[in-house]
Amino acid sequence: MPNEKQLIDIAFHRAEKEARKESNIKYRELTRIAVASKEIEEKLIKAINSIPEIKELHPFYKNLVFAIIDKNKLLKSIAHFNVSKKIIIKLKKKLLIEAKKDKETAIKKRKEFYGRINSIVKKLKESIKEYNEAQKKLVELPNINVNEFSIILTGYPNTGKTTLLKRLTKSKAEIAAYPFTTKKLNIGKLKQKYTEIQVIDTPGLLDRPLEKRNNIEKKAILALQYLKGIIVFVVDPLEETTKIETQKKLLNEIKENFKEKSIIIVINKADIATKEQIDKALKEFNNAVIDSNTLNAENLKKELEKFLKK
Ligand SMILES: Nc1nc2c(ncn2[C@@H]2O[C@H](COP(=O)(O)OP(=O)(O)O)[C@@H](O)[C@H]2O)c(=O)[nH]1
Ligand SMILES: [Mg+2]
Repeated sequence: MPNEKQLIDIAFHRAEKEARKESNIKYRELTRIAVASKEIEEKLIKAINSIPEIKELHPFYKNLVFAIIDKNKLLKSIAHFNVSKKIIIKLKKKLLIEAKKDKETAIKKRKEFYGRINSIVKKLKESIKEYNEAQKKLVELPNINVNEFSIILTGYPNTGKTTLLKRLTKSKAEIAAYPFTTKKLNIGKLKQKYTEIQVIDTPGLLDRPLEKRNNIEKKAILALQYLKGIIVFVVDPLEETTKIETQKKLLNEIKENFKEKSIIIVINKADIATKEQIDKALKEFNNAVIDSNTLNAENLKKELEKFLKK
């Protein structure tokens, strides 16, 4: 949406262009009032109408949108647009009637109208800014097919999530990083026979305890609940950066937050882990699948297939 100065410029410019086509002075002024008003009304209506569209989004996107934009501020801006639009229309109707009297009155009323809309639109400055910032964030939303199955990768940093994403989506790797608040979602596509599964890597979101996350991140995490799919929790048995017990705590927390989702646990880096390390990890995470660079996600894929057949 144009800012307040541009909005006035556009409206007056357009009004002038249309008015020039009119030779009668009175009608010229009437045209100025009608056209300038229409230009502003249309821009405001467009912004007002964009909000129901947000409300109709899939719950995943809706929750994501309201995680990254301030809902109350946006709604306040929209309410401001609405009130301004109503005032402008009312004023336009009143002045158009009055301006019909004669040439002199028409000039006077048109000047009055321009002055009034100028001050009304100027006051929209903050609301327009708020609205445009929200729009910018909407454009940056990740491109996830909510109707398809998603594999959401979780686990502490350095456990091998990004590597696993590449391993899983090897053939048709189309990894795109999406800007998302300060975080990114890495999304890879895994082509199946009839469908396309998306693998979502969530650095900074599902790789550390909840208490370490801010409100935006918490809401973003909860949005992931609305995706159709499964959670894969990746474990580093080497305990290079995080102890097994700590990794287990994170898993428990993820279970708490995603009660509706099935979780597959992957003990990764089996190619370089010792037997003791694997055993320790297996003891803590029973039912886990073992995987590594050399195994190429074979075991995980088998588990996924079992799940998809259900
Ligand atoms: N040997 C071995 N190294 C791995 C494996 N998976 C990941 N790594 C390494 O572990 C490190 C962290 O991996 P990365 O995928 O970035 O972890 P993320 O932080 O969970 O995304 C990198 O140096 C990877 O090369 C594996 O299966 N075997
Ligand atoms: Mg990573």
